[in-house]
This record gives sequence, structure tokens and C-alpha cells, in this order.
Amino acid sequence: MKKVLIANRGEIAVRIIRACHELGLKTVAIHSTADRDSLHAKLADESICIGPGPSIKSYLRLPAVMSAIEISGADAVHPGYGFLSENAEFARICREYKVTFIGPAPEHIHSLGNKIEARAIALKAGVPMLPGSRGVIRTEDEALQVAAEIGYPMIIKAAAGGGGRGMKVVTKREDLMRQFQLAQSEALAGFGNPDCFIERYCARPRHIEIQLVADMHGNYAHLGERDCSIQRRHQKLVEEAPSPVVDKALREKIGQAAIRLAKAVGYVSLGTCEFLLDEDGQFYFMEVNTRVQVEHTVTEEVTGIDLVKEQIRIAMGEKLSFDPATVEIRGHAMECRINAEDPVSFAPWPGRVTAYHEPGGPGVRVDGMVYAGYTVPSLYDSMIAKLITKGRDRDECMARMRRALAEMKVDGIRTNIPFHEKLLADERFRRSEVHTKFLETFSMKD
Ligand code: MV4
Repeated sequence: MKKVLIANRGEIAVRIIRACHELGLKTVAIHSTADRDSLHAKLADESICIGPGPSIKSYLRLPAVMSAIEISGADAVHPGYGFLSENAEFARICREYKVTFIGPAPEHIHSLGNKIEARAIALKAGVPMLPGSRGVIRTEDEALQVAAEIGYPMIIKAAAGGGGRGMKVVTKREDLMRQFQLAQSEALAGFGNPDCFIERYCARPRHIEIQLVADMHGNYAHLGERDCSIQRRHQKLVEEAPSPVVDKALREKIGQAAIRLAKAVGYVSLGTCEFLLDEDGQFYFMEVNTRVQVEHTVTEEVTGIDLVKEQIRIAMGEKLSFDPATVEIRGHAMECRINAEDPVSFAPWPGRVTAYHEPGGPGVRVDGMVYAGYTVPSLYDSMIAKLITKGRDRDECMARMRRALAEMKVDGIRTNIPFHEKLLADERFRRSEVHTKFLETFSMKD
């Protein structure tokens, strides 16, 4: 592997370019016409315009990306997150053209990307799961039968869904059929696949996810958990590692469950196994993400392992760079996603950044993409930077985050920095008495 094409934009493209350069690899950026002035296009050794602004005509257009790979002579491609990162067809075409896809095998992207298949795999691997349907629910009778087994409330999910889209909570029998039909039609419209399944509903869970790493030589490791309970409309806003409510014993239990799942399919590359953790400390399998995640940074900070370099080396056929038995979680890390949006209404707020200053000093990292004079385009997601702090413990980490948020300056547009400042001052957040519905009870207005 000599030259890597980064099939993405924004901060993750910059993050991947940095990892490649540290490994002595040449980089090729692709960008849309709306991203001509973007940092990733400037930092890469070469950059190629692949189409107009809308991502459907550029970053999501497989033939355009494949052409850029061919023209540039790249021998590998990193998909980042979002866009084509969990498109099994992309990974399959790369294999066909002998381009190294820096990610898992297409078969694993495909099977784990289907929540019903992933559930079946997890069940076989002995991973704890909420009671629910065994496969696709097709008829009213099947839905009623599952309801009789698991009771209410229950949740209907799309097999092809992700990030919580298209989920329906059902609290009583009278609502079941209407909600089920709604779920099916939304799944078909949103994902091109109407298949749905049913699970017992867990009311106030925490979102805990395990970072998995596996090489081609049969070595598997988990790098502990991230707590991603602070979300709004399935958009994570703050993530941290370790979880304030997971002790060493529970970490090992969840971590080993995730490893069993990975081993059951012979998974290779980075991966994330998502769990719900209920108020009794029981954990339940949710889904597997077969890509590098936005919040991988907090795991890097507490383990000292560069996950993106690890992912690239694994794709080159190298063994894990560390001994899984010696992985240690040291200190505490937190990530605040800085979005170009109104801090109160959460409405996107693209525009020209007139002045920009990143915080620094001990324990502060910024994974960004913005510079003074840059215009945040309106066509893509609103995240412009990730502010990551690390401390010996959670208190020091939070003190650094508050200090860093106060230092950060983004003029010309609105950002959610005031939201993060308010959150970090909230007593319930500081005590980590949070769950995935927490932000519904948290307002900028009081
Ligand atoms: C659930 C649930 C409660 N019970 N499943 C949302 C994202 C997807 N990974 C799974 N999700 C949920 N599944 C059962 N059986 C609640 C959620 C959920 C959620 C999970 C994690 C983080 C934020 C969330 C917000 C709303 C609902």
C-alpha cells in the first residue's frame, strides 16, 4: 500500500490524511465543487473534484469515487464514516478492482448491517439480548404472538435502519397494527427494505458501545467502552470514555461479549458493538457499526492507541500493534461535537467563519476542519470540529472541557458551544445521572 484515497470530507478526512502521512503513505482527497476550499483537499498530496455539491452527486456516487481511484492510481481507499462507509457494494467493487478497502469484508458489512441478521449472530455467540422476535415480523398474527410473549411496552425497528431511524414504541395492543404498518412503510421508503422486528422496550437506557479491533491473523481486542448517552434525535453530542457507570468487571463482561460476536463471524478491522445498559446494570446487544466512528477519539485518548493507523495497518495485513492483554484504560476523555447550528433551536447555521481560534494546552485535542475565512457549506452535516479533553479523572477532564470551550472562538456563524457550556455546568450531567432521554429534560431556555 502506497497511496490512499480518502472517500470522505470534513474532519474525518483530515484525521485519516494525518494517519496516512504518519505511516508514510501518499494521500488523495476527493471533493465536491462545494468543498474546493476545504481543509482535507488542501492537506492531501493530491485532490480530485468528483462532482457537484449535493453528496448524492459526489461523495455518494460510486462510479465517481471509483474513477478517482483509477485516475489517481491509489491502491487503497478509506471510507471514513457516513457516505459510502457501510455500503457493502463499495467494498465488493474495491475487492474486484484489487483496491484495498480500509474496513471490514463486504460480507460483514452486509450481514452486520442488517439488524435482524446481526441479532441472530449475536444470539448464536451468546451475547445478552432483549427478548423479541426471532426474525422478520410479516403478519399481524406474528406481531401479536411476540407481544403475548414479551408484553408491552415494546419497540418495532427496521432491519435496515440505523441510528434509531424508523423506530416505533408500542405501549398497548390497540396501537400495535397501526405502528407496525407505519414502521414497515417508513422502512421501505427510508431504506428500501420493509423488514421489521420487535424487541422489549427499555425506557431509560444508557448507550454503551465497545470498540473492537481485529486483525487478519485471528487476534481480537476490545478497547473498553464509550458512553454516548447524551444524544438529541439520535445525534450524539457528547461522548466519553470510560463510562462513569461501568466498572472493570462489567467492562470485561461487555467487552468479551463483543469479542465473541466478532469471532463468530471472523470479523477483521475496527468495529463497534452497541449495547443498551439498563438501570439495573444489565446490558443488551443493539447493533454493530462496521466503520470508524466519530467518537473513536475518546478511546484513543484513554488507551493511547491510534485507531485510524491501526485500521490502516490491519488492512495492509499487519498484526495488531499492541498486546490485547496489556490494554489499559488510563484517565478519562470526553468529546464535545461542535456544530454550526443555533445553540437553542439546533437549526443549522452555515456561513463564513470570520475568526477562528482553537483551544490548546494540557489535555486538549481538536479534530477540526475550519480556518478563518472558511465558509461552512450548507449541504453537509453541521459538525465542524470535535473538541476532546483528557484528564486523570472525570473531574479534571470536565474542568479542561469547560476551560477549552471558553477559549474556543468561532466568529461569523452560530455554534452549539453555549449548549455544551450549559451542559457541562449541569449537576445531573456532572454526576452522570443521564440516559438517552436526558436531553428531552434539558433546556437551553432556563
Ligand atoms: C432501543 C431503545 C429501547 N429499547 N431498543 C436508538 C438507536 C439504536 N441503536 C437503538 N436505539 C434504541 N433502541 C430497545 N429495545 C432505545 C433506543 C434509543 C436510544 C438508544 C441509544 C441512544 C439514544 C436513544 C434515543 C432514543 C431511543
